[in-house]
Parts: sequence; C-alpha cells; structure tokens
Amino acid sequence: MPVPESVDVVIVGAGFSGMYLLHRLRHQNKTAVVFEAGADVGGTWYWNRYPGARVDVESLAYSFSFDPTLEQDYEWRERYPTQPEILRYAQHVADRFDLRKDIVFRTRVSGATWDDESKTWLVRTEHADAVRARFLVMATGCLSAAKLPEIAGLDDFHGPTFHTAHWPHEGVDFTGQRVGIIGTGSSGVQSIPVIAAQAADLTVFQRTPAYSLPARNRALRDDEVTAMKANYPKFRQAQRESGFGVPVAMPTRSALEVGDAERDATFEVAWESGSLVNLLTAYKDLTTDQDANDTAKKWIHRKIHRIVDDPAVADDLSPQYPVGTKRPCLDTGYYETYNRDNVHLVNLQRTPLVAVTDKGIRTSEREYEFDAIVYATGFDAMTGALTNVDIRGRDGVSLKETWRAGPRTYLGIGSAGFPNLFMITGPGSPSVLSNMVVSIEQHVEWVSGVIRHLDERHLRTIEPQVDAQDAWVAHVNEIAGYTLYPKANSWYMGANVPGKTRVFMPYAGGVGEYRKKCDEVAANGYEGFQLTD
Ligand code: NA7
Repeated sequence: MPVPESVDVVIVGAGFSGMYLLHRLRHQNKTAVVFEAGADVGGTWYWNRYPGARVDVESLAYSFSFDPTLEQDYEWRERYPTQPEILRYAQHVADRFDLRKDIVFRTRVSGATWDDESKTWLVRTEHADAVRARFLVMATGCLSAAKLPEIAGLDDFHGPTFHTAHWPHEGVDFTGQRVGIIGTGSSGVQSIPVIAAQAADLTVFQRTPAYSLPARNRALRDDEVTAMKANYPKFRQAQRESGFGVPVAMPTRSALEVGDAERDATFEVAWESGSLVNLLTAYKDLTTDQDANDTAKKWIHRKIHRIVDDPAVADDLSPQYPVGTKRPCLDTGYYETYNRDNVHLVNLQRTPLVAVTDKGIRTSEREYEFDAIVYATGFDAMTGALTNVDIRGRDGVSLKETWRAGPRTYLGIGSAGFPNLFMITGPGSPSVLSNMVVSIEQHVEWVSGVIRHLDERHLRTIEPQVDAQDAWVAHVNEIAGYTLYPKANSWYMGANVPGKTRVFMPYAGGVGEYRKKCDEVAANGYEGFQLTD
C-alpha cells in the first residue's frame, strides 16, 4: 500500500500485537498504518523458521481470545504447533479481518521524532518515506533484534551461515554436511535434534546449558478441543488472572516441607506433563528460595544423567544456575541427541570461542572445520528492537540515550519524555515471563482504551510522570529481588549483550496482578500519566 501522509496512529510491527491493535483501532474509527520489515504478517513466527521451531505454550492457550468466532472456528492440529502452523494462524487472522490493506510490508521504520508544536510524531522509514501521526505504537516484539556472537572473523567463513531468526524461506538441506551450531537456548535446543538427524556431523558450541523438558507434543484430540471450546470464556478469564498467562492450580506447599520420595514423584509428574509452567509451579517456593530450587535442579541433573550415556557430556549439559532463572526450554529428543555418534558437545566455559575462521570455528583449544555454521545466538532482548529505531522525544531526547543505564518505563507501556508513544509488552511489563498472547491482548486493549479516553475528552497528549515511572521501575526491581531471577546471567538481565546494563527487565509479579494495576491506573483517570489538551 502507498504510505499515507498522516494518520492517527503509526504501528511498528505486524506480529500478533500490531495486527490486533490495527483491528481494534479500526473499530474506534482511527486511521492507522502498520510498517512491517517482513514480507508478510506474523512477526516472530514470520522470521524464526529454523528446523524444529515450535511454540512452547499450548496452541489452544496461545491464541487470540478477542473474537469468539475466530476462537471457535480455528482448528489447531497439534498441542505445540510448529512455526508454519502458527504463521498460518497469523495469516488467517490477517485475511479474516482484512488487515493487510493497512500494512506496508518490507519496510523498516528508521526513526521517529516528536514535534511539540503540532503534538505529533514524524515517523521515517528506511525508504525515506515519512508519515505524521498523533500516536506511535511500538509493536516490535521482545525477541526480534537478532544478535550474532561477538567474536572475530564472522565474515571469514567460506561456507553458508544461518541465524535461527533469519532462516531462509526455502529451508536448508544439511544432508552430508559437517555443521557447527553456536547457542543452546530455545532455538538451539529445538533445532539441534532436527539438524543432527540430517547432517553428517553436528558440533554444538555451548556457553551455558539450558534446562529443557520433553514437550510430549502430540496431535490434539477432538474431545479435548471440543471441551476447551465449550469452556473458552472461563479459561480465558483464568488466563488473564493467572501468574504466567497459563492457568494452573497455585501450589501451597514448599519443596522443603515434603519428603524426597514425594518431591521426586511431583517433579516426575511435571516432567511427564510436558509443561514448563507445571514444573515452575510444582512448589510455591521454586522461583524464590535457593534451597527449594536446588531440589528441582538436582532432580533435573539426575534426569539428564539418566538420558545421556556419557557422564562427562551429561555433566556439561547440567546447568548450575537456579532452575527457571534463564528461560527454560521444551524439546523433542534434545538430551537423547547427545547419544548419537555424529553429535559432539563443546563446552565453551572450558574452551571459549576465539574466532570464526575460513574453515570453521576456533576455540581456545583447537579449530573445528565445517561446511555450514548455524548461529542460535538469540536476541538483544526487550530493548533492542526499540532502541534500534532512532526515537527522539521531547527536546530531541533519544530513547536509546535515555535508556543507556537500563530501560525506564511506567508499566512497560510508556516512557517519560516520549509523549504519545506506547510500547506493546515493553520492559517493565510481564511480557516474556508470560504467555505472550495474553500479555499482548491486555496491552493492546489498554492502549486502545487510553486513546479512546483522550478522544472523548479532547485531550491531545499523554506521557508518564517521572515520579510514577521511578516508582514503577523501583517496584519492578523490588519484585525481581524477591525471586531468584537476578542470580543468572540471562537475557532477562541484559547479560547476553556485552556492554548492556544489567537490570532485570520484565515485571515478575504475574499477569493477573499486573492487569489489576493497569486497570486501577485507568480507573483513576490514568494516574501517574500527565494528560494535556
Ligand atoms: P537465547 O535463549 O538467548 O539463546 C541464545 C544462545 O546463544 C544461548 O545459549 C547463549 O549463551 C548463546 N550465545 C549467545 N551469544 C554467544 C556468544 N557470543 N558465544 C557463545 N554463545 C553465545 O535465544 P533463543 O533464540 O534460543 O531463544 C529466545 C527465546 O525464544 C526463548 O527464550 C523463548 O522465549 C523463545 P548464554 O546463555 O548467553 O551463555
């Protein structure tokens, strides 16, 4: 579509957030344009096409709730759908609500500048288009600014290289090849078994092992789909009030108040259930008490040793940080893959990466030769996609500079000094600690609500007050301080990006509590924000 000169709202990103916000704003008679770097909708599920890519929240829960007919009509096939199936869902939503006509594809937003006189944003694209808008909404996702390892020689390798988040649409055939893969987060853990089954030889370079549970993926049964669809309104409400956006019975007991046999049996049930949330909520203190967490850690270490034949490899695969403090993974045959003769594990904590060379990868110990290299090295999480855009607020102040010592937001929705700028699932909101679709819907509904509020009162701007923002940042830190999360070098802490300030970015108080706070703020006339005419 041609770029309009001015609209009410510019939305950046046509993933689940951008699509739903566009749909919602149309119903409020707002004009909006969405800029999307990809060639189609889907966001995360458009880009992350690596082999074995799946969501790790169940399909019937990881889906939009805003339209009961969509919810009833859509037919999910698997418990944990593959990337192509989720992308098909996103495309279905775009078709169903005729969204593409307001989306400009293959277009990255490069910058946005606030003009205090006209009270508008001037948003620029990489193609030198510019559009003026009252509101700017960054629906850019939390894990979308992909990162490569910070080592020398990245351009020196003679063969093809692939980042899991920028996988070729036509796929990659590794048959007969020697492949090296760096990274063992979710993308590595999901792709390693699939690549190992195809390649002649696979060498995995692991800096930090992941805790991973078997997904126990399977086709959905008709009876469970029917039962869920009959119960959807209740289920969705429970999701909204839950901790992680996935309803579970909250535990009342400590891991330390039960006997070993009982605790082992509880962990076994969680492991067999193929649900990360079941593991993290097996006892009430797993995420807050080191001793309680140690019981789960030791149990998982034993499990890994039972699956992996070589005890030295099992040791290397056993994480030392507390369970759940880095994003745990769901896998299909991950640990078993290390029993294959064609798979080798390199522990980078013992022999760190030195460089990529023309032939392969060199560690402090030796050089490994490959035909192809895969980077499963993750993202500049939560802030990268926001600070990569040159956003300039009041008096030309840059968002990137303002956040140099860590992101500062009120509710993860707005930032002081940046009027009429909203973030969907920004830092300071539960976002990555939750079922993303639940968090996305809540933010989109809240943001469209505030736009309606301003319209009805003929108000032109909204912006967080500095004291409210300071208090929120302190609260987010305080809640994190009650948990074990800050104990790991995770991307939740910005620890995977050299030079990034270490601060725990998501809100760990749960989506239910967070929603209450947002609703309260709205009910009190958007308390903590400054509204002007
Ligand atoms: P992650 O979870 O950030 O994983 C990236 C992996 O790459 C992780 O094992 C990193 O080790 C490793 N990594 C990153 N940089 C380097 C360098 N320089 N050297 C060696 N190893 C490195 O990203 P994913 O794409 O797997 O998953 C992202 C999320 O998607 C996931 O959590 C789910 O929410 C879905 P590290 O742990 O930093 O030591």
